[in-house]
Amino acid sequence: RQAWHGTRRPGGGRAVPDLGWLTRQVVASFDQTPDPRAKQLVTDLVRHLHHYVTANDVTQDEWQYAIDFLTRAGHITTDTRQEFVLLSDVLGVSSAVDVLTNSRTPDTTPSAVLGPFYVEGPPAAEQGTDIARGLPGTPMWADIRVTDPDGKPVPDAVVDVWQANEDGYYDVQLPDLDGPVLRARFRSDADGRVRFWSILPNEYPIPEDGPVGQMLAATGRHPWRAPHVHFMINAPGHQQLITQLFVKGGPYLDASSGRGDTVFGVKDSLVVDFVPRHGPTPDGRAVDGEWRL
Ligand code: MBD
Ligand code: FE
Repeated sequence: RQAWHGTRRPGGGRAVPDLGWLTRQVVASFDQTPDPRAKQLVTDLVRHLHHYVTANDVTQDEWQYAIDFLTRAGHITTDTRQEFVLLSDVLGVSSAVDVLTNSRTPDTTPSAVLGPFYVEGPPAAEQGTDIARGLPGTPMWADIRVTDPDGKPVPDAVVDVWQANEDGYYDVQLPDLDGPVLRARFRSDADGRVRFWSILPNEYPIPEDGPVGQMLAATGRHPWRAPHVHFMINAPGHQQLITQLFVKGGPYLDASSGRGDTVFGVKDSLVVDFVPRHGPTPDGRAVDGEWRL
């Protein structure tokens, strides 16, 4: 016989059955899992999901809605993405996993979430290249140094960079572009340095045309991300670094304000100065008006 206890459905006030017996059956069904880590992860997922549906007395309709939502999230929307990464991002799960990752190597530049817009194998670019390829925006000169945790330069590191255009779109969101833009792969020089031209990133709303956007709208959340540039750095014998740099003084940096980055991706030490400059540029490029470092 099923045991019944007095848990109340929020707002409903119904006593729900204790499903411990069912949870135990499902957990036991994974007893033969050879990989202990896989066993831990799958059985604990079952426990949490069972707890979730029980504690909330979830109805058939609600669960069907959840399944439909996830099915839609897994389908390709207007560009070539499915939205599972984005869902994980807006729920703060990507950031949580990132913070865990980071806590294992506390003495390095912090990592940050990958996001949905990294494209494998970006076009190789020479140092000094303008990765914006003339797109409108405030010119930005980036001068980055790749070092090991002791501060020693790392030459020949593969440095992938990607960012959104002035209007907040990544190239993969713009079907009419010819080829990749604001996306490049550099090699650090003998001093570990990588230098290139781009444009200053702006704040932008994450894609709102799919199920994640509908969730944000339905819950009264804003879709904005703080201005940022993405980096993925790989060098033989070193751990990979995936990170972002944020523009100091920019919008949506402060999570405590309730108007923080919608994917909870900002870390204080990744917020850096992008200083307005005028006059001669480091490589003699003719820049009309202000440019930023
Ligand atoms: C982005 O550009 C991004 O970087 C993240 C983490 C999520 C959505 C859009
Ligand atoms: Fe991004």
